[in-house]
Amino acid sequence: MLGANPYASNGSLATAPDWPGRIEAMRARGGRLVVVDPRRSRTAEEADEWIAIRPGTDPFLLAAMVRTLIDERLVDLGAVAPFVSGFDRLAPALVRYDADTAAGITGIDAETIRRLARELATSPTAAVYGRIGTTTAEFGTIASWLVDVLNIVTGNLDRPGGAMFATPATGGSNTRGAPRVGRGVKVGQRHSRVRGLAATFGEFPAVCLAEEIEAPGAEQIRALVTVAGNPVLSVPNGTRLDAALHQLDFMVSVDIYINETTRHADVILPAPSVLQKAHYDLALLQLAIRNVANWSEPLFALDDGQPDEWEILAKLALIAQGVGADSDPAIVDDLTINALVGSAVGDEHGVLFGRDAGEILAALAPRTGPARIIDFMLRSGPYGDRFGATPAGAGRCPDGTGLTLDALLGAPHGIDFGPLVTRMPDALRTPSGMIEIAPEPILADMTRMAAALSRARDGFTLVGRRDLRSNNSWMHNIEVLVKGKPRCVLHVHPQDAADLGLTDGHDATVTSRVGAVTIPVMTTDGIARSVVSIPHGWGHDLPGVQLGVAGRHAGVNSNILTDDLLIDELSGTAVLNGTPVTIAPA
Ligand SMILES: Nc1nc2c(c(=O)[nH]1)N[C@H]1C(S)=C(S)[C@@H](COP(=O)(O)OP(=O)(O)OC[C@H]3O[C@@H](n4cnc5c(=O)[nH]c(N)nc54)[C@H](O)[C@@H]3O)O[C@H]1N2
Ligand SMILES: Nc1nc2c(c(=O)[nH]1)N[C@H]1C(S)=C(S)[C@@H](COP(=O)(O)OP(=O)(O)OC[C@H]3O[C@@H](n4cnc5c(=O)[nH]c(N)nc54)[C@H](O)[C@@H]3O)O[C@H]1N2
Ligand SMILES: [Mo]
Repeated sequence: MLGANPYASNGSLATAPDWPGRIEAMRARGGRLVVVDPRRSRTAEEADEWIAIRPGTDPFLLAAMVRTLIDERLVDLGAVAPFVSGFDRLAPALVRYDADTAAGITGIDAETIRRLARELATSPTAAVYGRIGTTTAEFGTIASWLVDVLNIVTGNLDRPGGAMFATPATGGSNTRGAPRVGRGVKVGQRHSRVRGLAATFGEFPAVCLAEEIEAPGAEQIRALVTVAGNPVLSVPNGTRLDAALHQLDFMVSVDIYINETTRHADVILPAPSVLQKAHYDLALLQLAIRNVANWSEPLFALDDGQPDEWEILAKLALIAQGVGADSDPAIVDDLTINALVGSAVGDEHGVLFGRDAGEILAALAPRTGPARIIDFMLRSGPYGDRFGATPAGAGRCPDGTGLTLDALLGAPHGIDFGPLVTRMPDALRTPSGMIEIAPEPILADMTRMAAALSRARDGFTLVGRRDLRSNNSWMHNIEVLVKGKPRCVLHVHPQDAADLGLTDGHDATVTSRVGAVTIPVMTTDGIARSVVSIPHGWGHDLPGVQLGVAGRHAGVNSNILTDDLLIDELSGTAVLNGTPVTIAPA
C-alpha cells in the first residue's frame, strides 16, 4: 500500500466498510501488509513493514520493482496473459530505472527494493494499491500505471486475493456496451485558454481556474457555480484563487455553509441536510471490494416548501438555458430519464435493446428525480429485473427476483451479490480489446520522469495527511469533531526540528514559491527526515466566513503553500504532495 492511509480515510479507490478490521483479519490469516509512506501513518503503524519514501518518488520505486521482476525472470502474467498487449515495450521503457538508481532518488536502499519485488512475485496472491500520496504527485499518472503493471506482471490482476474489478449493480462503464470494444481515453481534445493545459476526461485542471478568471479576453470566466465544493481550501495556491473569486461578476453556490468559498457568492442556495436526502453511492460502489447495493431513505422530511437538492440543480440548469426561475424542475428530470431510456433501448449491446421506451417509462412511474433514475439503472444493470425480461426465479436477489429499487427498499441493510468475480477479458473497453500494458501517452510522459533523474533532492518537502474526525474542509464546525488537541499542526522529525531551531508547541513559518503559513510545531519520529506534513482543509479565519465552531479551531490552509504551476502534466492533476518548502521559527 502506497500513499494511502485507510485507518484515517477508510479507503477510497478500494471501497469497503471497516478497512481497519479487514487489514487486521488479513494479518490474522497470515497475510502481510507493507506500507510505503513518508509518514508512519496509523496504517503504517499497524503494518508488518513501514518503508519511508521521499515524497513524489514512488514511480522510481515502482519502476525499479518491475525492472527487477523482468531482470530476474519473475514475471508471470497468470490467467490474463492472453489478453495483455505491448509487453515487449515495457522493458525498454524501464531500462534507466534499476534498483540502485531508484535507491538514490527514493531514499529506500536497493536491496529492499529488490526484496519487495521478489516477495510480491512469490506470494501466493498479493495486491498493490496506491492512492492520494501517489496520484496527487508530479508523476501521478505514471505511478498509478506502474501500480497496475505490478499487479499484472505478478499475475494478480483479476484473481481472488489480487486486484479485481467490481460488478456494480447500477451498471458501470465496464458492464455497458460490447465486451472488448471501447474508445479509449481521450486527453487534450481541448486546451485551457490561458496556460494551454489539456482537458482530461472533458475536465480542465483545477489549478488553472484562477488564471481563467483573472486574464481578460473573450472567453474569460466571469461567472461561477460551485456545488458542494470549497476550492479556496482544496485547490493549490488558495490565496490566488480566493482573490480571483472576489473579481467574478457573479457567483452561485449550492452549499450548506457560508465558508471560505461560498462567502464570495452573490447567491447561496442552501442544500437540505444529508439526513433529508435519499442516498445511493453511484461512484464508490464501482470500486467496491464486494458486490453490494444499498439505498438509504431520508431520515427526515424536507421542510415545508424546501426544494430537494436535485430540484435546485435542475432549476439552475433551466435558468442557465434562459427558461427562467419559475420553471418546473420536472422538465429537466423528464428530459434526463427520457434520454437514458432512449439510449438504452437503442443500444444493440444493451439488455433493453429494442424494447418499448414508453413501457419502460410507465414501469418507472410514479417515481421522479434521482429515485427514478436509480431504479432505472438498477433494473437495467447486471442484477436487474430488466423490466420483466429476467425470468421469475432466475434473478440475482436472495428471493430469486431481479433487482429493483423496491427490492432495495425491502432490504434496509442492502443486498449482497457476493464476492468479486473474474471479469477478464469481457470488462475490457480499450480500443484494442486488450490490456494495453504500455500505453503510448504514458511512455511519452516518461521523458518528463527521466529529466527528473538528475534533479538535486535536498531541502524540505511538504506532504498532507487526513484524520478520522475530519472530511476535507467541512467537518470542523461540529464541536465533537474538533475538540481536543489541535490537529492542524506541522509534523517535523525531532532531529530536523533541532537543526532548524524549532520547538514543540511553538510556531514555525513554512514558505513555498507561492505563499507562507505560520503554524504550531509538533515533533514526531513518525515522519521521514526532510519531510514535513500539514493536513488540508483548515484555515477558517478568513473575513466573512460564518462558521462559529470552525472559526475557534481555524488552523491554516495548507493549499496556501501548494503550487498552482506544479502539475502531473498528463492528467492535469494538482501536485498536493511533495511541495518544496523552507521552514524557520516564527
Ligand atoms: N476521515 C476522513 N476520511 C476521508 C477523507 C477525509 O478528509 N477524512 N477524505 C476522503 C477523500 S476525498 C479521499 S480522496 C480519500 C483519500 O484516502 P487516502 O488515499 O487513504 O488518503 P490519505 O489519508 O490522505 O493518505 C495519503 C497518504 O499518503 C502519504 N503520502 C504523501 N506523499 C506521499 C508520497 O509522495 N508517496 C507516498 N507513498 N505516500 C505519500 C501521506 O503521508 C498519507 O499518509 O479519503 C476519503 N476519506
Ligand atoms: N493539500 C491537499 N489538498 C487537497 C487534498 C489533499 O490531500 N491535500 N485532497 C483533495 C481531494 S482528494 C479532494 S476530493 C478535494 C475536496 O475538495 P472540495 O470538494 O472542494 O472540498 P470539500 O471540503 O469536500 O467541500 C465540500 C463542500 O460541500 C459542502 N457540503 C456538505 N454537504 C453538502 C450537501 O449535502 N450539499 C451541498 N450542496 N454541499 C454540501 C461543504 O459545506 C463544503 O463547502 O480536496 C483536494 N485537496
Ligand atoms: Mo478525494
